Amino acid sequence: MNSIRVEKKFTTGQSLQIVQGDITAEEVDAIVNAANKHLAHGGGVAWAISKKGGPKIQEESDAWVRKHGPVSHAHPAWTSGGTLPAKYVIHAVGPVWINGRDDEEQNLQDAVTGSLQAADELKCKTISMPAISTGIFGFPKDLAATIIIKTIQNYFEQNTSSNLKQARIVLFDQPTIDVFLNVWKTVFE
Ligand code: AR6
Repeated sequence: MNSIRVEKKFTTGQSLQIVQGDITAEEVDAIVNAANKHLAHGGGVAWAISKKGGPKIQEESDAWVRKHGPVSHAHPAWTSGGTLPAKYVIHAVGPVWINGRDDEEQNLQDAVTGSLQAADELKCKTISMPAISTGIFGFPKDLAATIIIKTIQNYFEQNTSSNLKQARIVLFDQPTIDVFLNVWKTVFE
């Protein structure tokens, strides 16, 4: 079962949580997928989402790419949630970590902001997001934790009347949870 580890309530009524568990079980309006630009959901959390949500997710993803081309960092794709509890899957494309050779930090920030904007446009009140880029894409976990937490905080501070009221960062493995909770302390405590 997914459990809340920490929560920050902003004065605007919006809230941010770190949750331990499986994002495919999240009963929220939208979950974020850590996708690649071709939306080929073959591994990691993408595979788990696609498998649990049924074939509709890959079919709708393929249709999106046929219509719009490869997905950019700042403008995620979205599909239905298929048979998942979540209504939508927002397919965010994080950066592949290549050791500072590209604009990876900005690209991760863009992927997070783009996901929150897409959720808002879809009139979602609740969103759950994994640790984008920190698995197969190799982004350092502590740097990703700082960017993901601060980007969500900034989004709420800059969009105080957003449709979106709650963001949950859902983390699967213990090393990632430990890193995010440490970064959380430096940001909020
Ligand atoms: N719930 C929550 N988090 C999960 C789950 C789950 N069920 N399963 C894994 N994670 P990754 P990336 C965590 O590799 O680095 C795919 O092939 C995992 O422990 O899924 O952005 C895509 O199609 C890690 O902390 O995403 C892309 O090609 C985090 O999710 C590529 O991988 C992200 O790991 C994207 O790589």
